[in-house]
Amino acid sequence: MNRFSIALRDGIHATLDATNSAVNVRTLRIAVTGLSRAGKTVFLVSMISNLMAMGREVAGTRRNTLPELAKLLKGENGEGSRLIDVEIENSGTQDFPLFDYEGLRDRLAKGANGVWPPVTDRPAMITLRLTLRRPSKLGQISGNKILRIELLDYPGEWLLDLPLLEQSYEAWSAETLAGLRGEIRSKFAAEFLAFLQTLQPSAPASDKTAEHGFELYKDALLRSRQEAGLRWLQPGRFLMPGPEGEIPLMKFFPWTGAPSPVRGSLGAVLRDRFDAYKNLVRTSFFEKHFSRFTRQIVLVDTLGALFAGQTAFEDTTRALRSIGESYAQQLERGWIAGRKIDSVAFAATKSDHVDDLQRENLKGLLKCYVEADKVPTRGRATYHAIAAVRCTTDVDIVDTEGRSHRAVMGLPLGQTRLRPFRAGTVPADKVPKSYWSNSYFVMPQLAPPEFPAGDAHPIEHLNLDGLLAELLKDEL
Ligand SMILES: Nc1nc2c(ncn2[C@@H]2O[C@H](COP(=O)(O)OP(=O)(O)OP(=O)(O)O)[C@@H](O)[C@H]2O)c(=O)[nH]1
Ligand SMILES: [Mg+2]
Repeated sequence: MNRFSIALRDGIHATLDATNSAVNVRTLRIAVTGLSRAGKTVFLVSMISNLMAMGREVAGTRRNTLPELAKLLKGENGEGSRLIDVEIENSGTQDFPLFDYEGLRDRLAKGANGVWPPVTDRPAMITLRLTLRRPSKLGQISGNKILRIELLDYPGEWLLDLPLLEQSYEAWSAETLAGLRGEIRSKFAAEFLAFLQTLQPSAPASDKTAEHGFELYKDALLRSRQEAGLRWLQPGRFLMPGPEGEIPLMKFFPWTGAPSPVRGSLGAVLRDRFDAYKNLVRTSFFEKHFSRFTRQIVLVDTLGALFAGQTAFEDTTRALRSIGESYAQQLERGWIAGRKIDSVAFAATKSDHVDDLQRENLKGLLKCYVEADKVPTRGRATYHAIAAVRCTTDVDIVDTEGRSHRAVMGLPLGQTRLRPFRAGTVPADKVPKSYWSNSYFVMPQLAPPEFPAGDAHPIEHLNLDGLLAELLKDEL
């Protein structure tokens, strides 16, 4: 071969390599959404751990940590796996904190002393890289496929700022104050509402007054969450300010007492701060991240809401509905126009708190509320009941009269002895009125199960594989 033909061959190979990598690398951006405490961070740790474990060969075989997904990855003739490797992508020039997968996993892994992830106080990202052998003969020509999965973790509270983006200060104040004067919230907001009565419509701008009102309003939000389990709590950063802390533009509160405020008045400052807040959350969070997603996992602590009583349950479904509505609106005409969410997986989390007979009901309950509330979805919606980290086993317990009951056995956090729990029947459909007159089950926080630290280890879960199979099946 002469020099010219060698150069030509190398050139052709280089072109083919570039074409292959363009053709073979596919990026999926998955939004794992959910209100605070829904289970997003735990879900991400378990998803990454189980995928990594599935991608490793131990003694010549692959661990079947995610059976439903493994079925989709079977080689031709049902033999072997097309999954060659799963790794965390080098963070390169990522201008954003890296999700601390290894740290969170190793802290969770300490068995009875395992520590759940702390409340998320800032967004962080991680990208998984799955190397797959293509299923068809095409694979032999075009090579392996790389599936990049970009994942974002963030404070759940921040999601509640999405419906706020479309509102004016006046409209938001009127709606929020009507809620605060209602039966449930008024007992938490009494001091704040009394403070509003002391304000004059022409009150001059004052940092001190704005700060005082902000503190009182924030306190009402915090108490509504702690004492009544309410979830419709805006603005989201009042409960979780993020790395910058409580910056001055956050120091506002709802007020309808100065409908046409003049420049330099308190009313004008509150309105300007509200607008600046919206701008901040839009540009630094929603535009930056949410505009990029094409698939969505919506995690809902359905059991937590159910066991917190009727008010908390209804407040949670309201929050879900509003977030869904504004997400759809933004998709249609806002800053994420042009993006297409092609599939959404709704999942009721922490399903290991109830026994196997109730889990199907739990899925039905979630589906019923998402559909009945007409939470708008884009693309294909699927429903699941999952436990990203399974902390219980299903058992039969016999009562004093010799009757057998299905229950779960788990270790309450901080205790040393396993205990059985029975949450009763989970409604499979719309919750009947009679359900709310029962005494509520107190959902314990359970200790995570024991598993070794390190990334080649599976974490026991319930139905994480079913959810991932539905979400990823067309990409595998
Ligand atoms: N038993 C059980 N508990 C779970 C599971 N997933 C989450 N939890 C519990 O729920 C808590 C909250 O989970 P996180 O993943 O931190 O929730 P989050 O959605 O990230 O919450 P924020 O960071 O506040 O937005 C954990 O500390 C656990 O106690 C699960 O699969 N099983
Ligand atoms: Mg979190």
